Order: sequence, then structure tokens, then C-alpha cells
Amino acid sequence: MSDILKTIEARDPAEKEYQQAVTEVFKSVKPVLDQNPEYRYSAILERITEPERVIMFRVPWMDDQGKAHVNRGFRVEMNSAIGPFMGGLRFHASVNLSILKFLAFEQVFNNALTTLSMGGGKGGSDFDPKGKSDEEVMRFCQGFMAELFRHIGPNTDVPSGDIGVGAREIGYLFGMYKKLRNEFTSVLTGKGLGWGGSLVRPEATGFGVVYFANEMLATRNDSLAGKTCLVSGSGTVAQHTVEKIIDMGGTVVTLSDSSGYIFDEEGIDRDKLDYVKRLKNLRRGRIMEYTDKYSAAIYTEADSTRDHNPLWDHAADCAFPSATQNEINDKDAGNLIRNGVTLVCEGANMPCTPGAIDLFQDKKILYAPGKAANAGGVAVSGLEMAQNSMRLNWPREEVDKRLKIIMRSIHQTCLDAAAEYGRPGNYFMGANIAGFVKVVNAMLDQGLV
Ligand code: NDP
Ligand code: 2IT
Repeated sequence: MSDILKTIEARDPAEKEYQQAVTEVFKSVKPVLDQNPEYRYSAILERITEPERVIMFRVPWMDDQGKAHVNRGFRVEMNSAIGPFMGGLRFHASVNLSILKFLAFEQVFNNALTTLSMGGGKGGSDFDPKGKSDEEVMRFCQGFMAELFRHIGPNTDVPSGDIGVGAREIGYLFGMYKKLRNEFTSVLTGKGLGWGGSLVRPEATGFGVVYFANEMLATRNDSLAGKTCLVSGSGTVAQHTVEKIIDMGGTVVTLSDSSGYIFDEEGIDRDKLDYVKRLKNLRRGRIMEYTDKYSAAIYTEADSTRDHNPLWDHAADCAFPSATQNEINDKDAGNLIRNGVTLVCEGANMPCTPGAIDLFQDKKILYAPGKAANAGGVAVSGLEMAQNSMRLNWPREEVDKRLKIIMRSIHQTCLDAAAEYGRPGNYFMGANIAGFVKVVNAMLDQGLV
């Protein structure tokens, strides 16, 4: 394993996030490899860490002043052993191949855990939608799809949203795909309700995260009722995580964006959450504006020179990182533990650094990796495709019921896999092992391809 990691590092030395994601999976699956020598003979680790295909392309677009710009577009088609590539598109200035390869790699295991037949992929661009007009975003999406359309399809690769890609972007992308193909195909998920979207898809990731947290607490005869929670981010995942925590009787006291975070000691209730949804989804404003409306809340600006994030330094019972990768380092993890947090449930992908994860495991914190806890989003993307195939729409209750069943099943799968390999209660090991075994067994069945 260390030789394979060295080869990955030597081939692409700058891909730090990708190396981090692979290392974390390798750490967990060693006992599986020890018990299954056939995985080694068939170069399974070498194959699973090399994307089936990477597409990189130029996206020229014109701003409102008539000035031309060029961004980079990507689609990483990581693994299709158990189904068509599926996974989000991220539009954010930080996007590069390393970040998309890490996200695509995580997505492979994520999707395997959902019980549905979906391979893993991820894509996006270093285009930054912040501060752009709707028309600029539309022109960019059209330029992006003008190349991506030839690579995707409902049985090949089905993109959806991620950071910076929500309902507006999916609409523009879908419109261009339809025009170029001259057919109405359910090729993207997260579509509008009136044209093939599924009820509960926008809520699914956040709701699923909270269902998963509740399952973890239930193993200790506990629940979210009366718990104080820290949530980061203020986008799709964070908003619906807050919504479900409120439903379950918990209190959320923080939210953030890349400029800073708010701390509202009185708790973010339904009215305040509605305000955040309007602020973020319609006005596309900044989280600091929350304190203009709710003056008891305190805003703290982000500062990248700090060695820790003060958001994670408030007294609480539970933490739900829901913004981005590596947002909880070992210092933050220490602060969380010292302040009484007993559950950390990842809404974002890879938000905890390896040092932070080690600390949570040492202290027997209930820690759920995003691969397991945030799989509700992609699971409902799978349900959206299923509904599209049948050309019907399930009611809200039906989709939510299926989401709950899937999250419960993922939780049990993690526990079973962890117990089977001698690490009872370790969700990190359990998620990696269960996802890995499902995918590599399919790869073995299908021969050396
Ligand atoms: P959104 O774009 O809706 O929201 C992202 C939020 O995180 C925003 O508040 C954003 O602030 C903040 N953020 C983004 N980048 C950074 C950064 N570098 N530093 C600090 N804050 C940052 O995205 P989602 O809610 O969809 O995604 C959040 C996380 O959840 C990501 O890790 C994503 O991969 C993961 N995820 C998403 C799923 C989905 O269904 N959408 C499914 C499973 C996982 P700002 O507005 O300032 O950029
Ligand atoms: O990280 C993720 O799982 C997503 N961004 C959602 C993927 C999807 O296909 O819905």
C-alpha cells in the first residue's frame, strides 16, 4: 500500500487533497486486503485510484460588459463498476484537479453505500459565481455544457450540484444540454420540480445527515432533543441540516460562509432560518447580514492566519461541518472535545483533517465520515433518476420515507462492517470498508477493464 501511495504522490505531487483522501481509505481497508489476497493480484488498489477518464476543457464566456473570460472545466469519471458515474459539479475559485479527484474518489464509496446502483464522478470549474449576474452565470453554464454534453448521458454520467451549483445553475445546464441533444433526457439531477426534479432533493443531504446523527445517538439511547449544535456553511447542506435539527428538538447556534461566521446564543429558529434561506438563495447575500436583522447575534470575520476556527470553539453537544474540506483541524477538534462535543457528523466532504479524525477516535466521539453521513443527497439523486425512468413523481412523504430507510441502512452497514473487521462502533472504518468491498467485488466480477 505504501508503494502505491508513493507512486500516486510521485505521479501527481501537487495533488495533496487527492493523496489525503486515498490515504484515509487505504488506512481503513488494510484488514480487508489481508483477508482477501485476490485483491492484490488483480491490482485493485492501483485501478481504484486511477480515474477511468478525466475530461478537461476550456470554457470561454462573456461578462455583462462584453469582456471575454476563460475558465477551466473538468469532469472526473472515477469508477463505473456499480453504475453510471454520478456526482456533483462544483463551481468555486479553488477548484482544481486534485480537489475534483478527491471528491470523485469519495463519491465512489458514498454512492456504493446508498444501496443504489451508482458509480462515482465529480466535475466543475474554477469559475466563481459570487458577484456574477444571473446572465453571466447563464452564459458560463451554457459554455460549460457546450463541451460537457458530449461526455454525459443518463446511462453514462449524470452530474448534479455541489458548492456553487444549485437549482439556478442546474436549470441553465439542463437547458443547454436539451438544446444540443434535441431531446428531453433526465441527464442531470437536482432539476426543477416542474421539469423532472424530485421532491426532497434540495433537502436530502442535510436531512440525511441529521437522520444519520440520530441513528448514532440512538446507539447510546440518546437523541438530538435538547442538544446544542454547531453548524458551518450556510448553503444547501447547512440550511437543511439546521431545519431537521430544529424538527428534532435541537438548537443550532452557528452558521458561516467563506467571509466569517455568526454565533446566535438564542438559537436559529424557523423564522431566522427562513431569513437565511432568502438571504442566501434569493438575494445571494453574506452571512454577516444576519446580525443586521438579529442584533443579539455576533459576527466574526474569517481570518486565514489563525491556527483554528473560532466557530468550533463554542460550548456544544454536536458539530455538523457543512461547508468545505479540511475546515476542522486538530486544534479545532481539541477545542470541540474540550467544550463538550460528543458527536461530529460530516455534511461536507472531508471537512475533518486526518489529525482531527484521529483525535475524535481516540476520545470515542461519535464521528461519522461524510461518505456515510452525507450520502442522502446522492441517494435522492438516484431516486430522482428512478422517478424519471418511470415518468412519475413520488409525493414528498414517499421520498422522505425512502431517504430515512437508506440512511438507516447505511448506518447499519457501517456498524456491521466495522464489527466484522474488529473495530466495533468505528463508523470511519465501517464506511470505508463497506463501500470498498462493494466496489472492488464488482470490479473483480467484471474482469480487467
Ligand atoms: P453551497 O454552495 O450551497 O454552500 C457552501 C457553503 O460553504 C457556503 O456557505 C460557502 O460560503 C461555504 N464555503 C464554501 N467554500 C468555502 C471555503 N473554502 N471556506 C469557507 N466556507 C466555504 O454548497 P453545498 O451546501 O451544496 O455543499 C457544502 C458541502 O457539502 C461541500 O463539501 C459539498 O461537497 C458537500 N455535499 C453537498 C451535497 C449536496 O447535495 N449539495 C451532497 C453531499 C455533500 P460562500 O457562500 O462564501 O462561498
Ligand atoms: O457530494 C455529493 O454527494 C453531491 N454533491 C451530490 C451528488 C449527487 O449526485 O447528487
